[in-house]
Amino acid sequence: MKFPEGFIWGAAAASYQIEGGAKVDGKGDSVWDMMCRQPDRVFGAHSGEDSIDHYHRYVEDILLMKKIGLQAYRFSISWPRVLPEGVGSVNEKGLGFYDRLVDKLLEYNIEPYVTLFHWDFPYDLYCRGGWLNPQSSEWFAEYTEVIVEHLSDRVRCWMTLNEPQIYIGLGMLEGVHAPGDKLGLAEVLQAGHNTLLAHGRAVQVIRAYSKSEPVVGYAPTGTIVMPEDDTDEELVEAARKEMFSIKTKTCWNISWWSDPVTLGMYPEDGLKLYADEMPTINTGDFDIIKQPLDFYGANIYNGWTLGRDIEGNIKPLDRAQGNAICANKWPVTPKALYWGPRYYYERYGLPIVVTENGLSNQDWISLDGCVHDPQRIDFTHRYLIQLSRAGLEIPIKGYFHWSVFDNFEWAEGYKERFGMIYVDYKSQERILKDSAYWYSKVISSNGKNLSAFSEIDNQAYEHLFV
Ligand code: GCO
Repeated sequence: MKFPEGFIWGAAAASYQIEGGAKVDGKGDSVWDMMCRQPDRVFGAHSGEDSIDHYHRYVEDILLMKKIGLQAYRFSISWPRVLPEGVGSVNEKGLGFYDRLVDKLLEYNIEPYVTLFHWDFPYDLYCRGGWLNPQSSEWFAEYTEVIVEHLSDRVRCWMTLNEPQIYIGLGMLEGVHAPGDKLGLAEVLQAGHNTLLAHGRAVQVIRAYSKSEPVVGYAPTGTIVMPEDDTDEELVEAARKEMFSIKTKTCWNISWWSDPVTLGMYPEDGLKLYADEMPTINTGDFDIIKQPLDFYGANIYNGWTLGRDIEGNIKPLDRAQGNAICANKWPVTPKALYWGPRYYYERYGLPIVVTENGLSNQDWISLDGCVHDPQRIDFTHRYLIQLSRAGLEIPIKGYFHWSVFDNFEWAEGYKERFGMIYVDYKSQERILKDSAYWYSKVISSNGKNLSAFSEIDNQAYEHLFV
């Protein structure tokens, strides 16, 4: 299988999901610290307070990354670890952690890909209105400046926000994620507008203050829509339209969150649907929100398929009974990694980096002391076949597997295991799963070792993966 020269093979994680050390060295609380202290919010009353203690074990962890051969590591910075009140005084000890982390990564030749915000919003700023506060984008710019001033002599690659759909939608509308609010859609879209402004201001700050030539992206999520038949042009067009459409009064869509950032406007159908809930948009807002970007970071896990019924009408395809699903019940749909990047590129015109892709699996330690995860290997293999196919048509710069380690899966606590490295949360022992050894060979051969498998003809089973 072919991947371009210089393709980046990485894996990803996020601060609150792995760091632990929630109360050490002057860190301030985040909304997730707050959420985890409340009853009945997180599965099993689990919490990220200690998590996998990456804060103290990062050296060991980087050695494991090196063992796998990761070329890049996508991690996020905990805003309240660095600025305990969100703005104002800087916590040098917190900043020092990221200094050491970056230095160690570079020592082992692993490129840091830094996400500025992966959901651990400072609690103090939440008490001042959070993303609803009109000043919130300036708070984020202040925080970004601290980070960029400090790390950009060594960090080149940045992502501003991770999945605004989730922390705004699930966090403020549906109340499932922190801060756990259930606000009206108008307020939520206002918070959304402010977070888009935060993205824009952060890009401006990165470009203004970076000490090295920066590479800047954005990392939203989205459900991919795939045509059943690749050669049916009408279906290909219908799936594209469907993927970017806005049909429900929720935050679950792609274009509301990505059009402003890349095209400088909200999409027409959203403007119509949300007419009664529109945020206040000030003159010049879109000039702030739309900034030049170097890549579109796509978090892609799955999608659904558009097909045709007997009469030839276009309609969503039913999933086969007993289709392939992950432990968390997400469907396994490898073609999402072909159509997703392709449709994103066609609409937004930016090179694609797959910033997340992976699966939740029921891994445990076998009697032989190893962690066998054939599903993760097969899942990733299938998805990479499709990514390589996309790479023949559009610029794909890299792939980050979610995740390096098993970790705290937000409201699902530790019941989901997404890592290529198993973690025993009691002893904090780490064990490389079979998939980690497998991924290591994928990386060292730049995907070439996958070709033999991709020639296997298993068309007969394709219906189980839509
Ligand atoms: C997300 C986040 C990650 C998750 C991962 C698995 O997509 O929800 O970016 O933090 O852990 O996606 O759900």
